[in-house]
Amino acid sequence: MTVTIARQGEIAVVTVDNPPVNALSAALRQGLWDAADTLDADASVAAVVLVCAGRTFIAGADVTEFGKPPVPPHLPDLVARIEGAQKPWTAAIHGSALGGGLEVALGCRFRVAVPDASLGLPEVSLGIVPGAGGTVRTPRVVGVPAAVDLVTSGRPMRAAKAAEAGLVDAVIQGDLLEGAVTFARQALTRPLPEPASSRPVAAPEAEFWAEQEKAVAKVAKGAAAPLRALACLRKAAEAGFAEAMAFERETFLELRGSDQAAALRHVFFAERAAPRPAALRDVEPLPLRRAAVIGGGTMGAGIAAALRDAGLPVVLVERDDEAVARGMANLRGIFDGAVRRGKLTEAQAAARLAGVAGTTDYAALADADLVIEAVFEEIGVKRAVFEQLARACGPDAVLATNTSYLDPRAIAEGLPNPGRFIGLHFFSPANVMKLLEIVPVPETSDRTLATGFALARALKKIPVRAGICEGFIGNRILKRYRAAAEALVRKGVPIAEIDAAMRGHGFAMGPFEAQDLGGLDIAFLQREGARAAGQDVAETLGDILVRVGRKGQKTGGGWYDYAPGERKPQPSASVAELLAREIAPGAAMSRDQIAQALVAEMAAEGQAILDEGIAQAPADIDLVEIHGYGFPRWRGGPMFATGIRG
Ligand code: T1G
Ligand code: NAD
Repeated sequence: MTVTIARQGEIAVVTVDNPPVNALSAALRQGLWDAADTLDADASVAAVVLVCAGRTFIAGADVTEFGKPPVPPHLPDLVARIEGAQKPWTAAIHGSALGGGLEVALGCRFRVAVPDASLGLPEVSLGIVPGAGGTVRTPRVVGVPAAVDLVTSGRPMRAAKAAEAGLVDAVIQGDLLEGAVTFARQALTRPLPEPASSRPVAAPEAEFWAEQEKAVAKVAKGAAAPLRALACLRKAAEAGFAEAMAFERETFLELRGSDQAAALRHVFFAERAAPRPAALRDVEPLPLRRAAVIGGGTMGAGIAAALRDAGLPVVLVERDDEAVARGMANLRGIFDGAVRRGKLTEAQAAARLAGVAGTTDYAALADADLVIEAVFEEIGVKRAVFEQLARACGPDAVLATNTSYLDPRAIAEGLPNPGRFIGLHFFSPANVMKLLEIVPVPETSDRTLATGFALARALKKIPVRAGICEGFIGNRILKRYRAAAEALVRKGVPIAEIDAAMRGHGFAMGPFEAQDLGGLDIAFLQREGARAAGQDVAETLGDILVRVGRKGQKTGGGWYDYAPGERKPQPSASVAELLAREIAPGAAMSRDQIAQALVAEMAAEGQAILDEGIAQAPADIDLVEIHGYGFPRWRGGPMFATGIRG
């Protein structure tokens, strides 16, 4: 049974049980409708509490039904039915009340929630707007500014903040159902508030909307839904309830069939499938209780911070005492930054740092379950580290390398018990970036592989399995992308025009400004290494710049010039002069053509990666690009965007 009714005196308790997340399937909508009818007809019922079984309140519409013809009762009608019920309903919220789930709760006369519940309207992240009154009732309950934030960002709110905003009427400490029944009973002794649809809404001035439009567009970077959601909110503030509902519905139906919504649904399901590969379903990962990181530089400190954020105690090994101090300072810098941004309290930051033991002594690794190596990108240094790890660690501890370009097989060579070895490729900053490439060597055991995926879940990262090749999935595509962008420069397309085209396409940055930020020297040194090893690596335009010291922002210039202390790229006359001989005059390409051409190159490399078995599915490549390289999520990734699916 999806919906059941129980009684606590004059209070009826409606329980929804539709695992895994109580999504609003047709059966659930019908069940709630029938419950409303039954309870309206029952004179002995004075009020109703709506509560959910399992891990969460109603998490929203059933996303798997989106492609199918809608089946009645439709959600907006159900919400109106609950709102129009003769007895007041109280939504009792735990877990997440998202999308249609929050809309059902807004149809209830009251909402109560446990402290760690979260409430939100994430529809814009699926390329749509709320479709059951979310944009119309929310501003009537919390006011327009708070509604703008909820609806256009898609970010959920915690119960305490929701209570401040007026979205939640009471935060329940202790047992939710008991608290909700008590609340509903007490509410009967006071005059009932108006239902959300009948409440007035204060309409802001035109200026407010103009400002919001600017702010929302800036963050959306080409995604359509946030601006359309803002238009719905404006309608809700300026027109009557019925007209605003009709406008929301029309917008919802139009967006639901859009390319952007299809792309975002693709990403939604890809992200949920990624952490649980079918091949590992029956494999038990190693329990992770204690972790260690070797190297406390950019990556090592970031990885250690990510492990601490997940609650694991960490040992950080560096080569000497000074380096230990630097590594610990790097970590302190990360946690201090989190305090400045309001993500951690001082006390939390101190506790995170206190959970890291910096040392030069490998003996401290004896009881680590997982060790991640992030030392210099030099095969000799890495092999020496793994020799020490083999001696210091337990025989089952998972030993991982964060190498970007070295062959993990060469790093693992000679390692006793190599089934425990694996590549775990993090992205910088490692405590922020969501992507984790998981790179098994032929000897890697299923258990070690499963532990890599379990680690990703613990760190709330998106894991993607990659095979061994230079650059794995992400950096290999990046190389092709950069080469293709350079090829356009050689044809005479201006550098700034290429960057503007990619930004216009929805990327956070273009390929050249991104190199200036990260530094041109890393890729240069790698090419030089390959040349020294006798490989035939053609001279790139980037090489020409690095050879005269233009390594990017850190040297005051790379592909662009930078005024001292500024980050704004200025087209550079010196670069034009340096590259003059390499550049053919004036190919004319529109920004659209530039972006299409470069995305097609990424997809072509992605196809090669699939053909070679380096990636398992096109969706994995899409996840790599979206979560590691700033590919616009609403385009679904390079494979989806170019029609390579499945
Ligand atoms: N529909 C169908 N299946 C869903 C689902 C949904 N809305 N949400 C999750 N699942 C599946 C998911 O694929 C996975 O399946 C399992 O549930 C557990 O999910 C009209 C139009 C609630 C915070 O966007 O944010 O309402 O892999 O691993 O970490 O205005 O799920 O087990 O087979 O993510 O505990 C708006 C999306 C819809 C909510 C729980 N709602 N879900 O997190 O579990 S649009 C959302 C979540 C809408 C109305 C509009 C999370 C969660 P499987 P999980 P979790
Ligand atoms: P880094 O130079 O910032 O840090 C390397 C650290 O390793 C230094 O603190 C150094 O003291 C320490 N170290 C060197 N030899 C050691 C030893 N024998 N024992 C213990 N510590 C030792 O470098 P990084 O950018 O953090 O890169 C580390 C690894 O991560 C490299 O393999 C790199 O390819 C990879 N990686 C880097 C990035 C990135 O964006 N920087 C991204 C992904 C992966």
